[in-house]
Amino acid sequence: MSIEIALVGAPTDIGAGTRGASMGPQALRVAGLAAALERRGCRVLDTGDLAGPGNPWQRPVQGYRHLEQVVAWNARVFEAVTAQLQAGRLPLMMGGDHCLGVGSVGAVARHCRREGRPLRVFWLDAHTDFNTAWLTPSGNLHGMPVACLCGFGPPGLVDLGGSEPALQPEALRMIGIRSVDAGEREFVHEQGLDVYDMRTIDERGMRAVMEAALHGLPGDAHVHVSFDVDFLDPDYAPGVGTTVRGGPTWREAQLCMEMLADTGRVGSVDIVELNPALDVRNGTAEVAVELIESLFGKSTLVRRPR
Ligand code: HAR
Ligand code: MN
Ligand code: MN
Ligand code: MN
Repeated sequence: MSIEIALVGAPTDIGAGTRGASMGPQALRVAGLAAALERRGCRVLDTGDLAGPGNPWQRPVQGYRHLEQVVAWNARVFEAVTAQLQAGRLPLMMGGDHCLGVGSVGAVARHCRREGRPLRVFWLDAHTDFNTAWLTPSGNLHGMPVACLCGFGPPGLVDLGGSEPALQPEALRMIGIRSVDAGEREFVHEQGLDVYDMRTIDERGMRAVMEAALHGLPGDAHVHVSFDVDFLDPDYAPGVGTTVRGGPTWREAQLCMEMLADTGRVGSVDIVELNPALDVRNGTAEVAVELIESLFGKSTLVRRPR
């Protein structure tokens, strides 16, 4: 039986420093996300968009902007992703900014713990998103989801799925990194995150990087792919709030997705940070859809031996 993918829209920019990621889910629909997945042989259920508080556009309070609203949105994402996993569907969360990764990955982590399955999270991003209230230069919670998932963050986010942290740093693989704040960088080292930055990709190539990142993947692992669209070089993906030049090309990103697809273990996905207000003719949404097609097994002519 084919897999069934549940699209879960989370239209908010509550954790971002630029408005517009709230339009991400619609832009992905318009770019043909569901049809692309159906071409891959998947069944697709679009569950529509979640609802949550509006963006009050306030300054940080004790290191966080919009904490209360970020907690509310993540609680809804957590609930929706949990429901889809329990129904046996593969949740694809359409953000929204990356603060929503707390709810999405949090739900996946708890599901895996219940089923006794090891989890690997591939965080495809220009940023490590490992800030805390005392390290952040902005207070924007989209710069903090990984720290929250590892247990460093405010109540309401760190305990969304229970009292234990959702993730141990060993479960994470970060690809495409090229923007890390000074204090954040020390914390990344202290916690021992497995980071494949752009210099590593330049020097070793995407293939070797992905082989290293996938090395030792347990046969029964659940792979979660958290795809921050700013992972891509802005030449290919201008429609994000925090472009950082020097990212993976279209082709390098395709290879990354293809190698993830080859594992056969992808069990949940986020597409976040797409900002249609900054895009050109929805081109970034279209690139994101093309990459998701590869993540679900689109390949060119040849079948490669595993
Ligand atoms: N590191 C910066 C901050 O914390 C910018 C974070 C931007 N984050 C995202 N998601 N766009 O990766 O403010
Ligand atoms: Mn399951
Ligand atoms: Mn991010
Ligand atoms: Mn980012």
